[in-house]
Amino acid sequence: MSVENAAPTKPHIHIAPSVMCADLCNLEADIRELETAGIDMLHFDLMDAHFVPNMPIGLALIQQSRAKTECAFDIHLMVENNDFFVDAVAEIGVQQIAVHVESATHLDRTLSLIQAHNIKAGAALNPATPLSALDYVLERLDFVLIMTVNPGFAGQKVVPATLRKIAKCRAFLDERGMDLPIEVDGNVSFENIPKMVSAGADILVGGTSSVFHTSGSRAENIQQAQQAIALGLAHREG
Ligand code: S6P
Ligand code: MG
Repeated sequence: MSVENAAPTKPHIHIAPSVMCADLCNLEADIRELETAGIDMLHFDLMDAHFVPNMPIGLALIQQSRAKTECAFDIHLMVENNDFFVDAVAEIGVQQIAVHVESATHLDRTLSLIQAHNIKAGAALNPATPLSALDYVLERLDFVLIMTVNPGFAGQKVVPATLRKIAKCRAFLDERGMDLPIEVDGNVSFENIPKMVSAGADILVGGTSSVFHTSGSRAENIQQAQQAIALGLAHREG
Protein backbone atom coordinates (compact mmCIF):
# COMPACT_ATOMS: atom_id res chain seq x y z
CA MET A 1 0.00 0.00 0.00
CA SER A 2 1.36 3.41 -0.93
CA VAL A 3 1.78 6.03 1.77
CA GLU A 4 -0.98 8.13 0.14
CA ASN A 5 -3.48 5.28 0.44
CA ALA A 6 -2.60 4.35 4.01
CA ALA A 7 -5.43 4.94 6.48
CA PRO A 8 -4.74 7.99 8.68
CA THR A 9 -3.67 6.89 12.14
CA LYS A 10 -5.99 7.84 14.96
CA PRO A 11 -4.46 10.30 17.39
CA HIS A 12 -3.50 8.59 20.63
CA ILE A 13 -5.26 10.20 23.56
CA HIS A 14 -3.52 9.66 26.89
CA ILE A 15 -5.37 9.17 30.16
CA ALA A 16 -3.14 10.38 33.02
CA PRO A 17 -4.65 9.44 36.39
CA SER A 18 -4.21 12.14 39.02
CA VAL A 19 -2.30 10.52 41.88
CA MET A 20 -3.73 12.89 44.51
CA CYS A 21 -7.07 11.13 43.92
CA ALA A 22 -5.61 7.63 44.42
CA ASP A 23 -5.59 5.57 47.61
CA LEU A 24 -2.47 7.22 49.05
CA CYS A 25 -2.19 4.69 51.89
CA ASN A 26 -2.08 1.86 49.33
CA LEU A 27 -0.50 3.68 46.43
CA GLU A 28 1.66 0.86 45.12
CA ALA A 29 -1.35 -1.43 44.74
CA ASP A 30 -3.31 1.37 43.13
CA ILE A 31 -0.53 2.06 40.61
CA ARG A 32 -0.34 -1.66 39.72
CA GLU A 33 -4.09 -1.71 39.10
CA LEU A 34 -3.84 1.33 36.84
CA GLU A 35 -0.93 -0.18 34.89
CA THR A 36 -2.80 -3.45 34.41
CA ALA A 37 -5.69 -1.40 33.00
CA GLY A 38 -3.32 0.06 30.38
CA ILE A 39 -2.21 3.35 31.94
CA ASP A 40 1.28 4.55 30.96
CA MET A 41 1.33 8.07 32.40
CA LEU A 42 0.67 9.34 35.95
CA HIS A 43 -0.16 12.96 36.83
CA PHE A 44 1.36 14.33 40.06
CA ASP A 45 0.03 17.61 41.49
CA LEU A 46 2.83 19.33 43.35
CA MET A 47 1.41 22.17 45.47
CA ASP A 48 3.16 24.34 48.06
CA ALA A 49 0.17 25.79 49.99
CA HIS A 50 1.18 29.26 48.72
CA PHE A 51 0.34 29.42 45.02
CA VAL A 52 -2.71 27.27 45.85
CA PRO A 53 -4.09 26.55 49.35
CA ASN A 54 -3.41 22.81 49.44
CA MET A 55 -0.52 20.32 49.66
CA PRO A 56 -1.66 16.76 48.91
CA ILE A 57 1.62 15.30 47.56
CA GLY A 58 5.29 15.83 48.38
CA LEU A 59 8.63 15.09 46.78
CA ALA A 60 9.17 11.94 48.87
CA LEU A 61 5.99 10.36 47.53
CA ILE A 62 7.04 11.09 43.93
CA GLN A 63 10.49 9.68 44.60
CA GLN A 64 9.19 6.46 46.17
CA SER A 65 6.63 6.04 43.37
CA ARG A 66 9.42 6.39 40.79
CA ALA A 67 10.90 3.10 41.98
CA LYS A 68 7.56 1.29 41.62
CA THR A 69 6.55 1.92 38.01
CA GLU A 70 7.74 2.49 34.45
CA CYS A 71 4.87 4.93 33.79
CA ALA A 72 5.80 8.38 32.49
CA PHE A 73 5.56 10.97 35.28
CA ASP A 74 3.66 14.14 34.38
CA ILE A 75 4.35 16.81 37.03
CA HIS A 76 1.93 19.71 37.47
CA LEU A 77 3.67 22.42 39.49
CA MET A 78 1.38 24.69 41.52
CA VAL A 79 4.11 26.42 43.51
CA GLU A 80 5.81 29.79 43.90
CA ASN A 81 9.42 28.64 43.71
CA ASN A 82 9.21 26.86 40.35
CA ASP A 83 12.91 26.42 39.66
CA PHE A 84 13.55 24.70 43.00
CA PHE A 85 10.84 22.10 42.25
CA VAL A 86 11.96 21.67 38.61
CA ASP A 87 15.45 20.71 39.78
CA ALA A 88 14.07 18.46 42.53
CA VAL A 89 11.74 16.43 40.28
CA ALA A 90 14.33 16.30 37.49
CA GLU A 91 16.64 14.61 39.98
CA ILE A 92 13.93 12.01 40.67
CA GLY A 93 13.44 11.27 36.96
CA VAL A 94 10.23 12.58 35.40
CA GLN A 95 9.14 12.93 31.77
CA GLN A 96 7.16 16.17 31.64
CA ILE A 97 6.63 19.23 33.83
CA ALA A 98 4.01 21.97 33.52
CA VAL A 99 4.59 25.34 35.14
CA HIS A 100 1.83 27.91 35.73
CA VAL A 101 2.31 31.12 33.76
CA GLU A 102 0.66 32.97 36.68
CA SER A 103 3.37 31.89 39.13
CA ALA A 104 6.49 32.00 36.94
CA THR A 105 8.20 35.38 37.21
CA HIS A 106 10.72 34.34 34.54
CA LEU A 107 8.64 31.90 32.53
CA ASP A 108 11.02 31.65 29.57
CA ARG A 109 13.91 30.83 31.92
CA THR A 110 11.93 28.18 33.81
CA LEU A 111 10.77 26.47 30.60
CA SER A 112 14.38 26.50 29.35
CA LEU A 113 15.50 24.97 32.65
CA ILE A 114 12.99 22.11 32.23
CA GLN A 115 14.17 21.44 28.68
CA ALA A 116 17.82 21.62 29.76
CA HIS A 117 17.03 18.60 31.95
CA ASN A 118 15.75 16.79 28.79
CA ILE A 119 12.23 16.91 30.17
CA LYS A 120 9.18 18.04 28.17
CA ALA A 121 8.13 21.55 29.18
CA GLY A 122 4.53 22.72 29.42
CA ALA A 123 2.82 25.98 30.31
CA ALA A 124 -0.29 25.70 32.49
CA LEU A 125 -3.06 28.30 32.26
CA ASN A 126 -5.66 29.00 34.95
CA PRO A 127 -9.25 29.20 33.64
CA ALA A 128 -9.20 33.03 33.56
CA THR A 129 -5.78 33.38 31.92
CA PRO A 130 -5.92 34.26 28.20
CA LEU A 131 -4.16 32.16 25.56
CA SER A 132 -2.09 35.20 24.59
CA ALA A 133 0.07 34.42 27.66
CA LEU A 134 1.62 31.69 25.47
CA ASP A 135 2.56 33.91 22.56
CA TYR A 136 6.20 34.62 23.43
CA VAL A 137 7.06 31.22 24.90
CA LEU A 138 5.76 29.03 22.07
CA GLU A 139 9.29 28.09 20.97
CA ARG A 140 9.95 26.76 24.48
CA LEU A 141 6.84 24.57 24.72
CA ASP A 142 6.38 20.82 24.30
CA PHE A 143 2.75 20.90 25.47
CA VAL A 144 0.06 23.19 26.89
CA LEU A 145 -1.95 22.46 30.06
CA ILE A 146 -5.41 24.02 30.09
CA MET A 147 -6.90 24.07 33.60
CA THR A 148 -10.63 23.41 33.38
CA VAL A 149 -11.13 24.09 37.11
CA ASN A 150 -9.36 26.56 39.37
CA PRO A 151 -6.27 24.72 40.62
CA GLY A 152 -5.88 23.36 44.13
CA PHE A 153 -8.57 20.73 44.63
CA ALA A 154 -10.11 17.63 43.12
CA GLY A 155 -13.87 17.15 42.91
CA GLN A 156 -14.80 20.55 41.46
CA LYS A 157 -17.18 21.38 38.60
CA VAL A 158 -15.76 22.40 35.22
CA VAL A 159 -15.50 26.17 34.57
CA PRO A 160 -17.82 26.34 31.51
CA ALA A 161 -15.75 28.86 29.51
CA THR A 162 -12.80 26.46 29.49
CA LEU A 163 -14.55 24.07 27.10
CA ARG A 164 -14.47 26.68 24.33
CA LYS A 165 -10.97 27.65 25.50
CA ILE A 166 -9.68 24.17 24.52
CA ALA A 167 -10.96 24.66 20.96
CA LYS A 168 -9.55 28.20 20.89
CA CYS A 169 -6.20 26.85 22.06
CA ARG A 170 -6.13 24.28 19.26
CA ALA A 171 -6.91 27.02 16.70
CA PHE A 172 -4.34 29.36 18.33
CA LEU A 173 -1.64 26.67 17.99
CA ASP A 174 -2.68 25.72 14.44
CA GLU A 175 -2.52 29.37 13.33
CA ARG A 176 1.07 29.52 14.59
CA GLY A 177 2.05 26.20 13.01
CA MET A 178 2.56 24.52 16.39
CA ASP A 179 1.43 20.90 16.60
CA LEU A 180 1.59 20.64 20.39
CA PRO A 181 -0.40 18.29 22.62
CA ILE A 182 -3.07 19.93 24.78
CA GLU A 183 -3.49 18.51 28.28
CA VAL A 184 -6.74 19.21 30.14
CA ASP A 185 -7.09 19.05 33.91
CA GLY A 186 -10.16 19.42 36.11
CA ASN A 187 -13.52 17.62 36.10
CA VAL A 188 -12.44 15.54 33.10
CA SER A 189 -15.56 13.46 33.64
CA PHE A 190 -17.18 10.74 31.54
CA GLU A 191 -19.65 13.42 30.42
CA ASN A 192 -17.03 16.10 29.66
CA ILE A 193 -14.45 13.86 27.92
CA PRO A 194 -16.24 13.75 24.52
CA LYS A 195 -16.51 17.55 24.45
CA MET A 196 -12.87 18.00 25.53
CA VAL A 197 -11.49 15.49 23.01
CA SER A 198 -13.68 16.85 20.23
CA ALA A 199 -12.30 20.34 21.01
CA GLY A 200 -8.71 19.09 20.65
CA ALA A 201 -7.52 17.68 24.00
CA ASP A 202 -4.78 15.01 23.77
CA ILE A 203 -3.91 14.27 27.42
CA LEU A 204 -6.76 13.84 29.90
CA VAL A 205 -6.08 14.09 33.64
CA GLY A 206 -8.36 11.56 35.28
CA GLY A 207 -9.54 12.28 38.82
CA THR A 208 -12.61 11.72 40.97
CA SER A 209 -14.99 12.26 38.05
CA SER A 210 -13.52 9.48 35.88
CA VAL A 211 -10.61 7.14 36.73
CA PHE A 212 -11.25 7.30 40.50
CA HIS A 213 -15.06 7.53 40.28
CA THR A 214 -16.64 5.52 43.09
CA SER A 215 -19.14 3.87 40.74
CA GLY A 216 -16.62 1.44 39.22
CA SER A 217 -13.27 -0.27 39.57
CA ARG A 218 -10.23 1.49 38.13
CA ALA A 219 -10.34 -0.84 35.08
CA GLU A 220 -14.07 -0.27 34.52
CA ASN A 221 -13.65 3.49 34.82
CA ILE A 222 -10.73 3.53 32.37
CA GLN A 223 -12.77 1.48 29.90
CA GLN A 224 -15.66 3.94 30.26
CA ALA A 225 -13.25 6.85 29.75
CA GLN A 226 -11.92 5.17 26.60
CA GLN A 227 -15.46 4.85 25.24
CA ALA A 228 -15.97 8.57 25.93
CA ILE A 229 -12.68 9.31 24.10
CA ALA A 230 -13.90 7.32 21.07
CA LEU A 231 -17.07 9.46 20.98
CA GLY A 232 -15.00 12.64 21.12
CA LEU A 233 -12.64 11.46 18.37
CA ALA A 234 -15.54 10.50 16.10
CA HIS A 235 -16.91 14.01 16.53
CA ARG A 236 -13.45 15.58 15.99
CA GLU A 237 -13.05 13.73 12.71
CA GLY A 238 -16.48 14.93 11.65
C1 S6P B 1 -6.30 20.36 40.73
C2 S6P B 1 -5.34 19.36 40.18
C3 S6P B 1 -5.99 18.26 39.38
C4 S6P B 1 -6.93 17.36 40.15
C5 S6P B 1 -7.92 16.75 39.19
C6 S6P B 1 -8.94 15.94 39.86
O1 S6P B 1 -5.59 21.45 41.14
O2 S6P B 1 -4.42 19.98 39.33
O3 S6P B 1 -5.02 17.48 38.72
O4 S6P B 1 -6.24 16.36 40.79
O5 S6P B 1 -8.56 17.79 38.53
O6 S6P B 1 -9.88 15.47 38.96
P1 S6P B 1 -11.43 15.68 39.25
O7 S6P B 1 -12.11 14.75 38.28
O8 S6P B 1 -11.66 15.32 40.67
O9 S6P B 1 -11.70 17.13 38.98
MG1 MG C 1 -3.23 18.72 38.05
